[in-house]
Amino acid sequence: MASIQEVATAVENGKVKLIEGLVTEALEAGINPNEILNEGMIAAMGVVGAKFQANEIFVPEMLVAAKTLKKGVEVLKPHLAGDSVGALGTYIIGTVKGDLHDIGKNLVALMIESAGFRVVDLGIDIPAETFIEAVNNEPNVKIVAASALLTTTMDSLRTVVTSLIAAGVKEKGIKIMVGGAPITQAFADEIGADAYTPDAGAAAVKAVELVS
Ligand code: B1M
Repeated sequence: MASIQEVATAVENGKVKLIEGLVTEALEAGINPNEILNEGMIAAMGVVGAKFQANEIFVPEMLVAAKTLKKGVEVLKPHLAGDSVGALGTYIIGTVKGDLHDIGKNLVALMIESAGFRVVDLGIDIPAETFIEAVNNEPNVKIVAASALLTTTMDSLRTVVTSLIAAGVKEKGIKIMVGGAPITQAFADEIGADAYTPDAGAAAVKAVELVS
């Protein structure tokens, strides 16, 4: 039976072929899926980031760790998602232009879906115009959300938010949410976003609050 530590070690070391079995075993051992996600897989990505910063590993190793985490999340997904999908309206999400990180954004999308929204995931490297098109073309949009994971893409996030405001989303009652590791409440306030949350779980709670 796999432990949370074994799941974490597999993500850290990019054991793509082993992760599915380890997560399944951890679930079968009765470990809470949220613990497997947060204490196993997300914590492991923190270790990966620290090793990258210390020049102990490089981009290919980061990439394979990310692939491993994604595969693990696929196994966890049915155990995390709820069944009231779509009832709260449409939630549009994407990672801003210039930024290719998608794990955090995918986790926000997963939590938001389980909270009861229909999620339209635009993907990564998304310019402001694409966010605006989606707001105009998708039905029943309640919230539009953007992630930025690099300090160098915080300016892209600013462009997305200011462009959405200039396009009149606030007048339509649509809320703008932002997040990502370098983002703070102060930055979110400065660029005019309606809400900032530090993690995916808090994003789901905040989204429900915004439409209630
Ligand atoms: Co990159 N990378 N990366 N990377 N990468 C970081 C972010 C970095 C901190 C690593 C480091 O130096 N310690 C650093 C950024 C430094 C900075 O900006 N100051 C960095 C760098 C420098 C780079 C490159 C420039 C490296 C290079 O090429 N030399 C390059 C940039 C590419 C680009 O985007 N243009 C790059 C590339 C990559 C890979 C492609 C190899 C890969 C990404 C693969 C993928 O995502 N599919 C990668 C990875 C894996 C990382 C680390 C190791 C892990 C990121 C991650 O997935 N974390 C990361 C180090 C780290 O995070 N410690 C790092 C786990 C994820 C769950 O956390 O994404 O923060 P996070 O999401 C959180 C919250 O932020 C929040 O909720 C999530 C948790 O619940 N959140 C929201 C996110 N979005 C939200 C939206 C919300 C609310 C909350 O509301 C809408």
